Amino acid sequence: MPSAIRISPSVSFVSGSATVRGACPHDCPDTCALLTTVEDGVAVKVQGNPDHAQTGGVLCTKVSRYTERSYHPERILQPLRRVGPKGSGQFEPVSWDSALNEIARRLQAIAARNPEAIVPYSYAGTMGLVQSESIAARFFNKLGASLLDRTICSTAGGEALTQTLGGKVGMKVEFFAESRLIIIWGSNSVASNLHFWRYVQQAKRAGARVVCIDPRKTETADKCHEHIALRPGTDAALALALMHQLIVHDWLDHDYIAKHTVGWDALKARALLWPPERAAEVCGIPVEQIRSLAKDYGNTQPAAIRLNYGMQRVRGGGNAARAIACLPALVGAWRHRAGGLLLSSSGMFPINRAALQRPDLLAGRQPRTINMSTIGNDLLRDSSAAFGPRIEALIVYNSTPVAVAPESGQVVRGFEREDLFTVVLEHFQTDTADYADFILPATTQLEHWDIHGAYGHTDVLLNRPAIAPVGQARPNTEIFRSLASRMGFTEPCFADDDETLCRAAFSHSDGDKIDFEQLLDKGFATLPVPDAPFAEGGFPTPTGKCEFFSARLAAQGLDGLPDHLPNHESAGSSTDFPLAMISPPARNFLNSTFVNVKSLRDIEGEPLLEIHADDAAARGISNGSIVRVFNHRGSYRCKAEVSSRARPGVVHGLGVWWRKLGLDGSNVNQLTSQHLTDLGRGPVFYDCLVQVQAAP
Ligand SMILES: Nc1nc2c(c(=O)[nH]1)N[C@H]1C(S)=C(S)[C@@H](COP(=O)(O)OP(=O)(O)OC[C@H]3O[C@@H](n4cnc5c(=O)[nH]c(N)nc54)[C@H](O)[C@@H]3O)O[C@H]1N2
Ligand SMILES: Nc1nc2c(c(=O)[nH]1)N[C@H]1C(S)=C(S)[C@@H](COP(=O)(O)OP(=O)(O)OC[C@H]3O[C@@H](n4cnc5c(=O)[nH]c(N)nc54)[C@H](O)[C@@H]3O)O[C@H]1N2
Ligand code: SF4
Ligand SMILES: [Mo]
Repeated sequence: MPSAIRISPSVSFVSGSATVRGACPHDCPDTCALLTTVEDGVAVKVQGNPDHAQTGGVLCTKVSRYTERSYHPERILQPLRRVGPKGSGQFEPVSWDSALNEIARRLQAIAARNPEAIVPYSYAGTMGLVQSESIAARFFNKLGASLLDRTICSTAGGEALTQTLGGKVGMKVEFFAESRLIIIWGSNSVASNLHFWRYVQQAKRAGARVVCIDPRKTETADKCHEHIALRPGTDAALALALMHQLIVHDWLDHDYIAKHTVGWDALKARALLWPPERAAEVCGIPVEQIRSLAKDYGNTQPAAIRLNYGMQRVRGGGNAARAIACLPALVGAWRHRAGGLLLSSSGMFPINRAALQRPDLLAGRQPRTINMSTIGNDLLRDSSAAFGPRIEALIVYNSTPVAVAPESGQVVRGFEREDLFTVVLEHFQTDTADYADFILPATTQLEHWDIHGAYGHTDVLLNRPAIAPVGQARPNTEIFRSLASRMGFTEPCFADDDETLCRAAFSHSDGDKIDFEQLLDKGFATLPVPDAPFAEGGFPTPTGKCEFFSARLAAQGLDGLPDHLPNHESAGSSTDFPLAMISPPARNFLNSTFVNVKSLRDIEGEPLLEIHADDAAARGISNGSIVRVFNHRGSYRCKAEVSSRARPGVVHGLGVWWRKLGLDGSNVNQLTSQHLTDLGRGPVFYDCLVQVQAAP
């Protein structure tokens, strides 16, 4: 039931062309409001909606090329069935009917033995609440398939916020414009949070000081007053040393601490173990940087921290995020609307997930949970009492694990299994789709309905389809609806259409939490969130306070206080692999999305390894030469860029390139490990030791 364009207040026609309001679907904190110009049924232009304050009429370079992606000549436009060996990328076109019938038959046969042998694999290829986990979740719940622990990005930091502040809550992003001191911590905002950066520029113009804490000298660091280039995975040591200085100099808000925190005496004792000299040694930075940052933080109001997920992709990432999240309460920064911290605002959205996902369809069953970050190992595991059944089928949508999951050597071995039945819903023949038994063509954001929360602001956005589906593409929802009917699932909820699902997302038994008519009319609506949510405490924790000490963590046998936990692979722990490798986002890609869009790939060039001149010279590596980057998990080759963006001892492999577009058909994840974080069971992409040598 592909949706036709409807004529309504949100679609305006100007001399034969229409402008349709939408939302950017990508996994980006900014969730921009889009205006798509359609002429004769063809989307000709995608722009930022100037009426939406958070978007301000501006899109990033990537999404302003969205039509190039939607009409890409390599877009998959019909269902495909594998004809060659797995991974060879050889497919033949088939009809929707024969693809769906065959998939339903295969899934039914597996489910008859044990439905938990079927595993969904999805992430935030689209952040839309409808095209991600609505009909799909209902389908897997009804089937009794394994559950998926969606840990690939943010669970360490998310769990840390929950344990400290009570949820993914924090400052309203627009008030950063009024801050006097902004600490950008583990975030390359210019590249990956562009609309936040606009507020920083306003604050800077008004005289604010801006400090960036990041191992890499990023485009963002270039524009800050100071850059603290710490070693990866040492943020908790830095945060504890800042606390040490706040304590010994008495730059504390005693009243706020007494009224609105728990565990102060214990945290104080912990922080006093971290004099700046000790942290400077661990972090590999001058002690003076720690002292002066503490002085500024303890004496400037309002002071705001923009934390991002870059700092939590290491073993101690959860503890580090917890330590940092304690800082604003110590100085009473939360008293001001322009003070406090923002990592993610997603917990502020009153989403009715149960209505969308219908966990009641499990009917009392409690399937096992597979962690998406260890899919490499799990695909290779045999049945056992502890693990449950061997994975026999994988249904992948909104994600591409062969490129993005850690330790891709293992992931590929898993996907190569001849006895694994793999279905991939996609726009393109990605590295993952190459291993599919069936590829099903999915619609893009221009072609379907959706509704969006955000994690970098507090507005809800509606996305209307601007054009009819391209080729035979169908929305994810429609694909799962048709599979449900072929599997004999007769519950009426499988017939809900996409607009109904959009309405259900914020509708609760006690009323609608967002004005849907306003969404239809304007395309966005702002949540009623207080300007300074914790000025008088009231944290959504069990105690209602900022929990320096977490009784919930202690009850799990974990440390109730934040601490510095060294990396799984910490600097200096291996002579064979002496360099720490991080692999942060590339500016013109969105994880692995857009790598196949030529105009964007041309800007990024090719896979690069940034390396400091000393590390390059010690290895006889010159700028622009090809290097081999390797460790005991694997090896890949790319071009070296001898760069002042790298500190000694740390190398950067930017972006999640498509494996097949790299030199040897692999990417950085050939080297990353399947170790997990301290909290949240997340991956440790930036906790990875390697060696680099000039390639023959
Ligand atoms: N252009 C673009 N935008 C994106 C993405 C993209 O791929 N491209 N990805 C999106 C996604 S999925 C997410 S989750 C969000 C947020 O994604 P994040 O991963 O937070 O992205 P960045 O803001 O680029 O910040 C990562 C920064 O953390 C730094 N870093 C690495 N290790 C450490 C460390 O141990 N400590 C500290 N302090 N810093 C460290 C990196 O050098 C990098 O500059 O961004 C989204 N936005
Ligand atoms: N080394 C290293 N690895 C990383 C990271 C890193 O920093 N370094 N970052 C990690 C992070 S933060 C994240 S979030 C993950 C992201 O990993 P993924 O969730 O896999 O994200 P993408 O690579 O953007 O791939 C999303 C896919 O979804 C598809 N898609 C988009 N919309 C739709 C739709 O409506 N329907 C269907 N069926 N498909 C759709 C796109 O075509 C795309 O191929 O990667 C992680 N991997
Ligand atoms: S990727 Fe981010 S910055 Fe770019 S249009 Fe989407 S929400 Fe806006
Ligand atoms: Mo992410």
